[in-house]
Amino acid sequence: METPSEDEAVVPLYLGLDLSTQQLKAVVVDDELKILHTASVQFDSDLPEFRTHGGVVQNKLNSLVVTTPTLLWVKALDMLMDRLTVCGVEFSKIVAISGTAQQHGSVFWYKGAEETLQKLDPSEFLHHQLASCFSTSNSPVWMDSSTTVFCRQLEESVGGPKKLSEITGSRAYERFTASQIAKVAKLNTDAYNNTERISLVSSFLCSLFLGKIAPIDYADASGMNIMDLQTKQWNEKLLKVCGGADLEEKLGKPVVSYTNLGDISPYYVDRWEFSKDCKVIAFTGDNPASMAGMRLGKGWLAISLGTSDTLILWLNERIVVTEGHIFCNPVDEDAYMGLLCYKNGSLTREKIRDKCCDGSWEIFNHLLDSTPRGNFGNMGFYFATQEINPYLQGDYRFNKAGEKVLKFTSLEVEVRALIEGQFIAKRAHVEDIGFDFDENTKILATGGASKNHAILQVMADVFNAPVYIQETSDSAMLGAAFQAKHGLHRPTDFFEITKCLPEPKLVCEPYTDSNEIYAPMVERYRKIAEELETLVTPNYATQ
Ligand code: ADP
Ligand code: XUL
Repeated sequence: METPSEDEAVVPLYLGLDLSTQQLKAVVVDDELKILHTASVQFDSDLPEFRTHGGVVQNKLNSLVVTTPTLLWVKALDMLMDRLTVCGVEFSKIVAISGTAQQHGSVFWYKGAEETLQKLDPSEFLHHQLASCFSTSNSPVWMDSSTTVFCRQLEESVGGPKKLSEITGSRAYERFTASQIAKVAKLNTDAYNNTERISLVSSFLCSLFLGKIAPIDYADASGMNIMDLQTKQWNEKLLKVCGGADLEEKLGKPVVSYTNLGDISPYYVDRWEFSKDCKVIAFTGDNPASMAGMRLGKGWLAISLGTSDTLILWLNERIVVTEGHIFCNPVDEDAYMGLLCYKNGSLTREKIRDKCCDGSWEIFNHLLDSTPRGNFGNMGFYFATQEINPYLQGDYRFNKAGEKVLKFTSLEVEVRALIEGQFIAKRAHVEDIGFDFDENTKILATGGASKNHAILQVMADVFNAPVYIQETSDSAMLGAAFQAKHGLHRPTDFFEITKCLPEPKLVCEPYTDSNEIYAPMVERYRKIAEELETLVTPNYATQ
């Protein structure tokens, strides 16, 4: 390998990876965090031999069981490295690597796997060498919802859902890793007993670069229902319920999200000409990495209006929530982040657009703009599919007097009721999760519907805060690249590291009377949701 000249040595590059549900992507950025190269591998089309659909396999006998063959991810990395080479990436200039992956999914390493990782042969593909390294050949992923019985056991073991949330940041969810591990331990006991270590998808991918089993980071560990958010240690009672005495060892000790884990595996030095000094920074989950990629700091709230709607927010303090999730903050170990997921996002907006506006966003926006803020006192809540919070399905309309009505008097009232209702509910939940609104609050809008100015104006008004957008997409993958630089340069603060990037663009400001109009509507929503929810019994299995 040639030694770089002095000039070349001062141009460091950073590599960020993202192992999402459907693809494995990579980005190479320079020291100014400018994107130089990207490459990706699509699971369904590039690796058809694994027969995935949307990157996953749904069990034919039990549709609640959703997995991905673990070896597919390994083979995807072999292909991705080839594609990065074809792009002309100069691996020798990469000084640090970090990554991100879909949250909650788990990898069960077979006994002896770590030794194999430590002795990888650079002349061979990874997938040839790791073929027998997994004690379950299929990894449960976040779309799996087959573990309800184990969720209830977890909650009961500590005194109920609220108590579990107090300890781990969330009540028990089927996709969270603790109940998934409990299922393997109870129903696939031989495989569990033959398991040397358990990784999350993020720490699994990290392990492939580190050449040994990488620790799980605090932010992704918060999506497991087993780590105590206060002490940042695995909770003993929960360890016992999920796996027993040896689970602590199988999980290893979790670490701060931007920990520098040391040198890259010699496999990459010999096979791909990486520098032997290239450092591997802990990998994390995609939602925490998105927070880093959006550079979401104190006072910021990110609202993603995609297929489903997701809210990510910075929290200084940790509070107990029964809906939504509190995670450790990926860029500041003393802070937290909040995550709220909604199933009724763009598809529900499209449904009303199709019913009221002939499928046209232009007509939709015209109707939205032609009704006043507050919608003459009418309110509506639309849940085309079973919502997580509130736990409701169906359409609910209320007139100014608070009476339930079947129909509104005009299409424009219906359209405004939909958009206002969606943001009013979100504001109530954001307040419940402990976000402090004040004159410094700013909203970052992302996702497909963030190009719709009329919708963003309602967002600004309901939250009584200015709304910003930013050019970049792929925030999780970029967040990983930023963390690579951050982890390498600690103790320099994350925001100092990323200040070279352009600021988000202001697109809407709230009208001055907004809070007067919407604060009472948020209170009305709380009462309505409480009354409606008492009429239904939750079946958490579908979440
Ligand atoms: P995903 O969450 O699957 O990544 P996107 O963030 O790309 O999805 O968002 C896709 C959605 O954006 C579509 O379902 C569509 O309804 C919505 N969308 C696209 N353009 C507009 C628009 N002008 N106004 C409102 N919604 C829009
Ligand atoms: C979050 C969640 C998903 C996955 C996949 O709780 O389940 O966002 O991280 O992207």
